[in-house]
Amino acid sequence: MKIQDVQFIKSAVKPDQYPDYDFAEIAFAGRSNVGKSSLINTLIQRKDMVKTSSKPGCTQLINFFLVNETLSLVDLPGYGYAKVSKKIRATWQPMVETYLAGRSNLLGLVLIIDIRRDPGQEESALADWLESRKIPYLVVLTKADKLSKTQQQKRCAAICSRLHRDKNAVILFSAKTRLGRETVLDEIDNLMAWYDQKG
Ligand SMILES: Nc1nc2c(ncn2[C@@H]2O[C@H](COP(=O)(O)OP(=O)(O)O)[C@@H](O)[C@H]2O)c(=O)[nH]1
Ligand SMILES: [Mg+2]
Repeated sequence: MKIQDVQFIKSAVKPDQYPDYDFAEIAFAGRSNVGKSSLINTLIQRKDMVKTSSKPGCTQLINFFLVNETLSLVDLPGYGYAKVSKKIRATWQPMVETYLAGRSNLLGLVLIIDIRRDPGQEESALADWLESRKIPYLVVLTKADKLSKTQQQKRCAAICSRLHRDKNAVILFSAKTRLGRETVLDEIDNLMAWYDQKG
């Protein structure tokens, strides 16, 4: 996919605030500070369309972007940051679950994991939940530039085995070097083709 045009549509908390369109939609989820905003910015080639922050845990809104007037991208709030208040933490799960369970144009999800971390309970639970609902998802390992090639392969194998996923089914990514950008866009194209076929 060639990204020609990107518009920020809106931020939402509740379903009645979601944009009322049925463009194919891809949501991005991951732990706070994992590099989710940087990944989306890299995909759409905008420096700061999606706010990136070195202060994790502040985004608690669902942000909608429209690409080429045909594909909707959704930045979900990050989870699992220990320093946010209990109240903020307690709102994350219902907000995201409500979105994932109820969004009829949701095509798939990009699950983002820091290549240096082992997937935790949140990632496994989200992966299981997506599988039970037959929602396709890509696994993207970010910040690959922080490791050598050998370390990348080792970490990739460890993460895949934890998630019971094939090694070819995860994508190494770096917002710094743009490693993996084309692969993620190709996978999104594949999901869109599958969606169109499904009707
Ligand atoms: N080296 C490196 N740093 C990254 C990468 N992606 C994100 N970061 C840094 O990680 C921090 C959090 O990134 P951000 O995109 O705001 O994460 P989010 O909280 O998941 O949206 C920022 O300081 C980014 O510059 C990457 O691929 N490589
Ligand atoms: Mg962010």
